[in-house]
Amino acid sequence: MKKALIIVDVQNDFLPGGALAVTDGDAILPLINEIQKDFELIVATQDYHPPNHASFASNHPDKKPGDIIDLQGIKQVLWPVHCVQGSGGAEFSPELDTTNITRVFRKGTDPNLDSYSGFFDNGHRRDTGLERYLVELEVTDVYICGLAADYCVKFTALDAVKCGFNTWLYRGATRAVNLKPGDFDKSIHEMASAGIKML
Ligand code: VGL
Ligand code: ZN
Repeated sequence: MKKALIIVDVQNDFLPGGALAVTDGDAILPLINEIQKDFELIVATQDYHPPNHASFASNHPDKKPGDIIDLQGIKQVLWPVHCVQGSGGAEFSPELDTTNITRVFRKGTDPNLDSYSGFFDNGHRRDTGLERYLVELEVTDVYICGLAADYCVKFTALDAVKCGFNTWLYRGATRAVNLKPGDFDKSIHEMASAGIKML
């Protein structure tokens, strides 16, 4: 057994004051720093969009955040402009301990595709290299925390299971966007049904 911690998208834009702030998102920061002590291998994902990214509502005439469009045959929720490459909003929170993160996997860099999962884009067309990295290091068990529970955390965890990893979620170290009330509980249920174990 070899385990790794995956810290998902703990970036300024997903924290209070950010462009796509997750309510109470900052509450998980001390916990994530604490959890890191139990891991020898820690990686992080970073949502990292070009300014012309198709997930931004402002890049579509007459659309607003929360609207849903069809993007290359995939249902796409439209978001406010967030995590733009090189912007402060795309940076990790200054309160996150990043000293032991061995590698960062960027996603959402293709202007015409979104990528919630840290492993694959939403169309499962391209991968970020995360699976290969973990397999090469003989990781068998992955532990997931970060933002947001109903999007990037959920899809990263579901892909981890599909890749064959024993997958665990720190449910106290994640928070949801909750576009609809109840999205957090729904996501936890979906992950548990897929075999993800809750901590
Ligand atoms: C995320 C919406 C758009 C996330 C990223 O990190 O959960 N959510 N981009
Ligand atoms: Zn995004």
